[in-house]
Amino acid sequence: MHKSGFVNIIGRPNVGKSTLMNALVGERMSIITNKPQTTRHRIIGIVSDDDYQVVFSDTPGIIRDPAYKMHEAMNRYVDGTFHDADLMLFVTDILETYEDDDPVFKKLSKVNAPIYLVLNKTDLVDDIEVAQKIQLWDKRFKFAEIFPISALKKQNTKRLFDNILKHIPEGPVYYPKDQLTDKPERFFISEIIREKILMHYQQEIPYSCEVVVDSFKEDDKKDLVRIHATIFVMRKTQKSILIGKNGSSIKRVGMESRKDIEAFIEKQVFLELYVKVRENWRNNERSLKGFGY
Ligand SMILES: Nc1nc2c(ncn2[C@@H]2O[C@H](COP(=O)(O)OP(=O)(O)OP(=O)(O)O)[C@@H](O)[C@H]2O)c(=O)[nH]1
Ligand SMILES: [Mg+2]
Repeated sequence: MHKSGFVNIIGRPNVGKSTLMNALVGERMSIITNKPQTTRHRIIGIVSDDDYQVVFSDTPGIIRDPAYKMHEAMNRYVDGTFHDADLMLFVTDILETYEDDDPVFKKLSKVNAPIYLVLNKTDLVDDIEVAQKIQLWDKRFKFAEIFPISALKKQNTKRLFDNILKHIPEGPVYYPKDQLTDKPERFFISEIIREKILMHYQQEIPYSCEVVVDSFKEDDKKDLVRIHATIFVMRKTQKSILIGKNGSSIKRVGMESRKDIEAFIEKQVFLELYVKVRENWRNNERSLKGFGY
């Protein structure tokens, strides 16, 4: 018998969804930073063996008050996961508070698949607090299971994975067994660059940036890959902040990105970054479409 299923990971920004997906898949698929709204797309991570295939989906954090069309697009990715799940992982972190009438519970109650509560970041509190939180959540919604975990420390994630395997249905092979994801290499390269931007700039800057890989050329003779990428910002002032004095800030982004891209594609990389202004792209339907939203 072959088992397979779509396991969709949702929750608010910054609770550790991407950390969890990477831990479950055992690969660095999704970028992780300490800033909310790091993930902007639905990213799948596939785990296969001879007799099973689990297709995990990492999603953007649910945004309660969308301020831009980009936020609406991000929420739409989440909404999509309510309909195609064989299993849902609703992730919250141990410090997060919810109102009992949060709109997400209404949506969850309509889901036709088992929903697990994943109570993440248990490493931050003691066992008593974990037990209290479990009680509180148990009263709030009828979850099929509650899993206290630490995605960061990989505590209890193996138990969660084994439980998922037990509960996914009999099903077909959805993707070739050696496939890890559905997005092209270029997407992951742009994500690596975006991760460095999120890490090194403050306030609005990271949220005003979108990264597009313009070209990816293999130089067979030199065993080298030449990559050109453009970072789009919304205003001219942001462009100069991004570049920094004498280009020092963008250089750092470039250097750190290159290292990670080299590890990712296992080749030597020559990376060139451009910065361009695309006025107000976050609210522009056409720009968003062009950026893949
Ligand atoms: N202490 C602790 N921190 C964690 C744990 N899991 C994730 N984090 C941290 O929480 C922050 C957010 O993690 P992400 O995995 O990016 O969270 P996310 O839910 O994907 O966030 P968005 O993509 O913005 O929605 C990062 O700084 C992680 O290192 C955990 O189990 N314990
Ligand atoms: Mg994320």
